[in-house]
Amino acid sequence: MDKLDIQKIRQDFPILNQYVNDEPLVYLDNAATTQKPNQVLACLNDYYHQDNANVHRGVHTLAERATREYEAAREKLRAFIKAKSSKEVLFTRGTTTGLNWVARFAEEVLQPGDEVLISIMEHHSNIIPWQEACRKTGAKLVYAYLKDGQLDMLDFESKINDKTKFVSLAHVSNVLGSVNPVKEAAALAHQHGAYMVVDGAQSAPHMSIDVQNLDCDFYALSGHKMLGPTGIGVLYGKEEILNQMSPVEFGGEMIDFVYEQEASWKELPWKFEAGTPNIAGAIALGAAVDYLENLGMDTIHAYEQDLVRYVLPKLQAIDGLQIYGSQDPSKHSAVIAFNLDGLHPHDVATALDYEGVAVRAGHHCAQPLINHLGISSAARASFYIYNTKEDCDKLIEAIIKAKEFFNGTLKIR
Ligand code: 7TS
Repeated sequence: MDKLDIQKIRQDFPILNQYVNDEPLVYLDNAATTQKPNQVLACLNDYYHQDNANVHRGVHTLAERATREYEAAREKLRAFIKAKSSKEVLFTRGTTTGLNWVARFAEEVLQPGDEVLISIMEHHSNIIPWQEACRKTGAKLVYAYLKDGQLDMLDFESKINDKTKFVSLAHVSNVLGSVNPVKEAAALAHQHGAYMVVDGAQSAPHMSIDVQNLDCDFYALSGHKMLGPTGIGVLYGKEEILNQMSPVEFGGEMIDFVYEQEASWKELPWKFEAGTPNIAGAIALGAAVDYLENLGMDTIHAYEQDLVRYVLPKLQAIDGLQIYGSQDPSKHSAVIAFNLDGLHPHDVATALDYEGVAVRAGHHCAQPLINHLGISSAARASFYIYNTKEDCDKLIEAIIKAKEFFNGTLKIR
């Protein structure tokens, strides 16, 4: 598909077709989680209606069917991120779990005095696991800062050195909407013998991903931010590294032989998947990938950039509205955090909800960034494939109304 047929897409998302506070819902909280199309919901339903069984253990027909579908989903995810082998695709609960697993591996690698380099724009999921790994090993957590609302690559380069053992960056910031040059960062990391970790929570849903081209060592994503169910995600890792890593969880499913005092592990990827996995979630995430690929990731990306080019200047034109991240639409993803002079973002978000517009307000799980920006919180509108220019207009209209209301120039209806 060259261009998205948004009205047709919207028909796949019945949840969008509702009124909130007597206004048609405008859902702009996609960075938190996306809505699910009928195809994904039907997949969950069909699985539980027809195929439900545990995987990798039964020989009966349902168990074989469930196993086949679960492994077929892994293959879809492999193709989606262009990994070399499906052994490199580990099912997790989401990005947070993936990053925790990598940080657990880091605990085995890091020595006192080593460094882990991240950026100030990271989500807590890409900060706290590293804080813990550093605390336990005596390594140091080092931050790269910003320039013009984006990662300052000079600062980043100046902070990477032979003590750096891990570099971990968000591919796309969930607050600034900036796209980090993770391929360039991976090359620098490797020059210094460090592992490159990419937090793909906000990139996998919105652009085509090629982990081999990025040459990252790890890449984590969350299914629920890309039309899939909650509780399922993927951690990609290069096969040779995953082979060196110890499993993080132990129990059924991940073992080969178990003796009274010791056990041996299954081969990749199952070595990492202890216990009954989220079978339905994985299969439904496969259906989400089918849905996205049918639209085309490049087409999705182009469409979202079109929305940004449309809405960003309109937001910039609102007197007293401050936008975080780059002010240049070509450098801004469809995640736009903002504040209105003198108003608390929670009040702004509540006023927008009154108009049917759903945005998030708060620290967006990025408190170090929020502190660095010198604010206590922000409102955030984040867009996806089913959002329209009319949604953008409604957002602008609702912000102006909120401003007038709180400034006392507009009376309650
Ligand atoms: N990394 C980034 C960049 C994120 O935006 C998020 C979630 C995560 C990691 C964690 O993902 P999870 O699926 O494991 O929770 N971000 C948001 C958000 O911006 N609003 O709610 C969740």
